[in-house]
Amino acid sequence: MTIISYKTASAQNCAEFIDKDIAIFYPERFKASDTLPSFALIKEPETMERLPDDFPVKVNFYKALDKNCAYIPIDDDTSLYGTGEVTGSLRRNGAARILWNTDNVGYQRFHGLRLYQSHPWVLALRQDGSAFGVIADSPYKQEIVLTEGIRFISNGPPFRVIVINKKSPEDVLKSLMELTGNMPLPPLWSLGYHQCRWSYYPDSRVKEIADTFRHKKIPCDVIWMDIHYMEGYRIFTFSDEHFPDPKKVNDYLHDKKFKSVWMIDPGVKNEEGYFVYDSGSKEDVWVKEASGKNFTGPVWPGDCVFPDFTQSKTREWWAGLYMDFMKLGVDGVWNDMNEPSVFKTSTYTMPTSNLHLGGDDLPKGAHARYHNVYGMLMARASREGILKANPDKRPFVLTRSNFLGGQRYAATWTGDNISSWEHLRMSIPMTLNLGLSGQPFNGPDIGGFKNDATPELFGHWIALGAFYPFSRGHTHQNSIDHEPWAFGEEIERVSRTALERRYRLLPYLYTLFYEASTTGMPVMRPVFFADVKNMNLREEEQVFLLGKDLLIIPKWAQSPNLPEGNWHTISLVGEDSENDAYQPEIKIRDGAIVPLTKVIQNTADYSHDSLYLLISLDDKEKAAGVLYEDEGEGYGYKKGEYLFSSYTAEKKGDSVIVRKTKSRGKMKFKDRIINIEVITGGKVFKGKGKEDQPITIRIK
Ligand code: NBV
Repeated sequence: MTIISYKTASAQNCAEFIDKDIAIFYPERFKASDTLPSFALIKEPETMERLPDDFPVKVNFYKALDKNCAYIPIDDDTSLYGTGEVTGSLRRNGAARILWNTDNVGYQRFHGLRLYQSHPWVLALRQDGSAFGVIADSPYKQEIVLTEGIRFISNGPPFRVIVINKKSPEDVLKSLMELTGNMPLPPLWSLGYHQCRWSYYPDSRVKEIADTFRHKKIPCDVIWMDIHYMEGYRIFTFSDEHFPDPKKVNDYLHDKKFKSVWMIDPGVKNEEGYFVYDSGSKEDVWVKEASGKNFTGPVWPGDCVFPDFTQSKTREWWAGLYMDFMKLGVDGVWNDMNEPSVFKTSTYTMPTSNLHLGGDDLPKGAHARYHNVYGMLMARASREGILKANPDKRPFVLTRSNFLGGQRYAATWTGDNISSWEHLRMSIPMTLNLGLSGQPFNGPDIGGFKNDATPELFGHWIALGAFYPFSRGHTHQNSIDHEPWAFGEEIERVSRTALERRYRLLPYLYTLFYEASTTGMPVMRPVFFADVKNMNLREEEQVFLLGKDLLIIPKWAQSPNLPEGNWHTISLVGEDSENDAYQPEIKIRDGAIVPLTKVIQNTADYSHDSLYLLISLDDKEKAAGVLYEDEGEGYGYKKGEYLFSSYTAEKKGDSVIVRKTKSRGKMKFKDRIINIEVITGGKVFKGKGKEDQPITIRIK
C-alpha cells in the first residue's frame, strides 16, 4: 500500500480503491499541485488496488469548450440530491448549479443558481435503495449539471473524482463524513432557539429583548449582535455610543441564562491607527492584487483590506484577535460576508486575478483558485482562535460562506432569504440538501430576512422553524419587528407553543446531533429515509423526518407522500396539532422510544433528572430507542464523561415493561426516575419508575 502525498500524486488516467467501495478516478493530464491539497478531504487518501472494470459507477473525463469535465452516467430511476446550498426542489434531477460563492440577497442574483457556499457533491439514490456519492475534488468554479446523468464542468485544471458506492444512502453519508470530517459536537446551548435581527442596538435594546423572552416565558437561549455593535463597522471594536461596555451586556445576558453571539466580517477597514489594520499590516497578511500591492475594496466600514487566509501566519494572527474579544464574555461568533462579498462590483466579490500567497502545503494561487474556500478558511481560523481563548469550551461559529467539508469548522444558515411563502416552503429542501451534503447544523432565517413577514407567515414559519437543526429568527434592518411577540397575541402563543415543543425534544435533538457528529447522518432528513425503496417518497419536500423516529408535517403541506407504517400523532405540550392552525403535526414511528424533557425556558435549566420516554409500540408490541447525554459543554465527553443508553419496551399481558438494556460511558444518575408515556391502541398510558430497574406500566 502506498501513500500518495499530493505533491507526488501523479496518477493519470487511472482509478483505484481508497477504501472498501470507495474509488478515486484521475483524468489524463492530472497534475496534483494544480488542485490539491484537497479542501474537502481531511487527509490524502491511500490508494489500495486498481479498480476492477465491473465497478458499478463509471467516471468519464473529457474536455469541452476548453473546460475540464467529468461525466457520471446514471440509470433512469436514480434520484439525485445534495449539491449543497441550493434553491429549487429537493430532488435535483434536471437541475444545474454553479459553485461560486456569492453574496446573494433574496437569492435573486444569477437566478438564485449560485449561493453562499459550494459543495461539489452529488448523492445518487438508485431504485433498489442502494446509493453512491460523487465528489469533484477541486475548489475552482464549476457547474454541476444534472440534466442527464451527473456532470461537473470546471473552470479550473483537470481534477480528480471520488466515488463512494454503498448499499444505502446512510452508508454513503457515513463515508462522506469519514472522508471530509465530522461536525464536532456543538455546545448544548446552540441547540436552543436563537433571536437575532440586523441589529439589536443600543445595548438597552438587547436587554429589553432578553427580558421580554423571560417575562413572556417564551423559551430562548441566544441573543445575537449584528454589525451595529461595532464602531463604524470596524471588526473587533465596539461602538462607544451604543455598546460602551460589551462585557456588561454579556454579563447581563448570562445572568438571565442567555448566551451571546457577535458578528465578525472579513473586511478590515483600510485605516492606519486601527489596531486590526495595523497588526495585520505589520504581519503583511492581506490579499494582494496581481501587481503585488494590497487589494482594497468597499464593504460596510468603507474601503477595506482582506485577510489572506491561505497563509498560516494570517490564520494565526486572525485567531489571536479572538483572545481579548472572547474575554468579554462572548459565547459564539458569526462570520458573515465571507464569500468574500465586495460592494460596488459587478461580480459582488474580488477580482479572480487577485493573489493568495499560501505557504506550508498551500501553493501560491490566484483568487480564482481560492475563492470558494475563502469562507471555509476564515471559519477555520475563527474556530481555532475561539478554542484557544476558551480551551475548555466547545466553539460555536456560524459562517455564511463555506465549502464541502466545512462542517468541521462551523454551523451555517442559508443567507438572506425573503419573508415569503415561497421561501418558507423552500427552506425545507434547502436544509435537507445541505444535510445530505455533509452539513447537519443548518437552517434558514425564521420569519424571512428581507421584507416584512405577515403575522400568518411568521406564525407558520416559527411553528416549522422549531424543528430546523439551527433555529434562529432574524430579519433585515428595514423590516418591521420580527420577534415572537411582534405580531400580536395569537402569534405570540403560536411561537411559545412552537418553542416549548423544541425544548421538550431537547434530549432527542441532542442525541441526533451526537449521531450526526459520529455517523454523518443528518439531523433533519428527507422522508425517503423511512423507506428508501418507495419511489413515491423521493420527491417529497413538504414533510420531513427529525431523526428516524419523528415525522414533521407542516400545516400547509398539500397531499404529502407519507411513509407507510403506523405513525401516531403526538402532543408534546398539550397542543392538538391535528386541529391547530399553525403547529405542524408530529408523528412518532411505531417501535420508537423518544426521550424528552419537561418544558424549560433555556438549556441552562435542562436537568438530566427530568427524563421522559415516549414509547410507541409496533405490531409486535415492542419498541426501542437511545439517548445520549453529557455535560452539554466542554470536552469531558471525550474522556468518557457521557452516557449513551439503550432502552426497550415490550408488552407483557396487561402491562408494558420498559428496560434500560445497555449503557456506555462513565456518567451516572443514581436512582433516576423516568416518566413513561406509552402509546398503544390509540390511547396513552402514563407511569414512572426507577431507571435501573424494569419499569412496569399498566395499559388496561
Ligand atoms: O450584517 C448585516 C447582514 C446580516 O444581518 C445578514 O444576516 C447577512 O446575511 N449582512 C448579511 C449584510 C447585509 C445584507 C444586505
